Amino acid sequence: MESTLGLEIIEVVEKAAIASARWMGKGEKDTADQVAVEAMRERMNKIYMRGRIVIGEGERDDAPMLYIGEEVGICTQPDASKFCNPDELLEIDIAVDPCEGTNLVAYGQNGSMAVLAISEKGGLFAAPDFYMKKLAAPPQAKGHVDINKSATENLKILSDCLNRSIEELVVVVMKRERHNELIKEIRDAGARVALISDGDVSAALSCAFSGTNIHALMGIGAAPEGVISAAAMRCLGGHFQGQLIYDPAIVKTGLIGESKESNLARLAEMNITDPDKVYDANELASGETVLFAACGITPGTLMEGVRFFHGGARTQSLVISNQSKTARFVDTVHMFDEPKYLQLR
Ligand code: VTB
Repeated sequence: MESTLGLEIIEVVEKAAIASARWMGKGEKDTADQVAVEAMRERMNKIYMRGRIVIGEGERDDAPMLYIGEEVGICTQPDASKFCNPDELLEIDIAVDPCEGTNLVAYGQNGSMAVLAISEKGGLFAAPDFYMKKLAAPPQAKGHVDINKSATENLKILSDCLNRSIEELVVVVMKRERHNELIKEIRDAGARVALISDGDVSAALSCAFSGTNIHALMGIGAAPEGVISAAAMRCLGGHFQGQLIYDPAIVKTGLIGESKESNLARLAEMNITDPDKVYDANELASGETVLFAACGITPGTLMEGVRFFHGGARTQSLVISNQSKTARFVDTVHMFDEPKYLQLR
């Protein structure tokens, strides 16, 4: 799967990032998202595979494209039998977030990216469009920190595992009312908080790379983004745990169904029998093969954003695989014009 798809998925996230980046700073988050969705879908439909979106833009009724359950890839086209041999068909599940951090793009802020995770059929947790309490930390702390422990306890554990004082730890938290107590607790414990307005996939991912000066992600973000983060963290050996949050009173801001009861009923319908279960990265991305790809739209901790120049653009992407055990940074120059007009940058 990796050899067939590795290069293609880089192009999928690159196309989405370039499309979205054209809307950077224009204050139109829905358009920045929509063009990324279209570009991602168009490129995915050229891949020799039978793909199924398990995490996408939403339910079919709300999302015209890349909705949950949509089939993508050459082998899902009506005339597929002409090109695809059913015996060697690649059946894969795909989690996408074509524009992770639409507000960041719209307002020209750092940290947005086009992102996806893939695995064989059944290899990714089909998370409901709920929230998720998350804990991400570097590989050295994997299995030592625990989402059931307090932030104070986890900071002590992190400090031991990373061999640095609590004062030297930086925890990323999304700036939301629901996190006011958490932020206070982290600061009272002596650590520092890097507040972000959006984009917790990038924050989770950054925990797995030393040198980013990000040592943990704590707090509640969206569940689908949690699964995508988990896919990357599983490949990178980082710590990731997630617990679904179905009670609107805990989330405070943001849309999360009408009531706790109706959300619990929805989880039961999805055969999630223990709504309070804590999932680790291996459960959220359980497939034998897991691939993750991201391309910066605006500049981020790990990747540059899209830079346009006369006749082209330059992108930076990251492709991570649990099979080849690689995290590849890919720097690409895209040539839109005829080469004679090009000035490569
Ligand atoms: C979360 C976070 C994402 O949007 O989904 C956030 O996980 C929305 O949170 O990374 P609220 O509903 O509390 O505003 C992102 O920041 C961007 O998609």
